[in-house]
Amino acid sequence: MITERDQLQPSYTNLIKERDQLQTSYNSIITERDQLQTNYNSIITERDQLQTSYNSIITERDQLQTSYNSIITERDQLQTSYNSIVTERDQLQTSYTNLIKERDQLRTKYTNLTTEKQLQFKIQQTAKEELQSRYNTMRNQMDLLQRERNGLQQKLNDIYTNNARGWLYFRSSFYYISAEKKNWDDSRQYCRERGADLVIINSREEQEFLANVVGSIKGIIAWIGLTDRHTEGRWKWVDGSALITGYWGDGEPNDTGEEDCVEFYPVNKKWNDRQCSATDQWICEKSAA
Ligand SMILES: [Ca+2]
Ligand SMILES: [Ca+2]
Ligand SMILES: [Ca+2]
Repeated sequence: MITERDQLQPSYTNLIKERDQLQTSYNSIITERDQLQTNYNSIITERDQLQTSYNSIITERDQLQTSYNSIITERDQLQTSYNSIVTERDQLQTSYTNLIKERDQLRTKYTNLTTEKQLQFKIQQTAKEELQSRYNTMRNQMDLLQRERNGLQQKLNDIYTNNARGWLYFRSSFYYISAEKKNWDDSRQYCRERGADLVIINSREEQEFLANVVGSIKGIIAWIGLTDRHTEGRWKWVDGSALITGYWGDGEPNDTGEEDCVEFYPVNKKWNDRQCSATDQWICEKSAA
């Protein structure tokens, strides 16, 4: 019997060993399981956190997507607005360019009109000044003519008046030929009382005029305003001037018996010296001016 037990003892010991080993293995496995359990739990926790994180990220992504979509829409609207504004700006630019052109044309027209207007104004001004000048000249001429006419009218009136009183007009002088006879001094006195004096013959024309007039009245012998009674042979007119040209008859003046006064002789229509106390008709002269 013992034998069997002895035989069985190693087996038992082996079994015990084996059991201990199993027990150790078991314990180790338990420990490992526990660790695994712990690891598992930890992983689960981690996974849950990750899930939460994932969910949160998904939500965030969806929100971002929405935001993105909204921004895209907004961008498209802005693009449309921008295009529309660019079109509008181009139209405005065209309008502006046209307006500038129109303004420049208007400015050119205005400048041309202004120049034309100034030119017309100048022409009108010149024409006006010319007309004014011509008017003034004509006015002056008219005034002159009017004065001349008045002067002539006055002269004509004088001529009529003097003619009516027996005075003849010739070259700005009136002449009176008397019908009576007086000596030289009384003859001169007669003239002076009428604003005249005995005639002074100071041109060939005057000599010829008087020759014609005196020659037309038959038998007339008339005193003229010439004498040498102050200095013999030095002939002086009644205004004190010296005789320059005389129209003497042949052989005259001859001073036959103190002949110091001069008469107009009708036969030869020349002059003769005669005694101043003799009586003759006479010729007065006064200025018509
Ligand atoms: Ca005279
Ligand atoms: Ca004499
Ligand atoms: Ca004589």
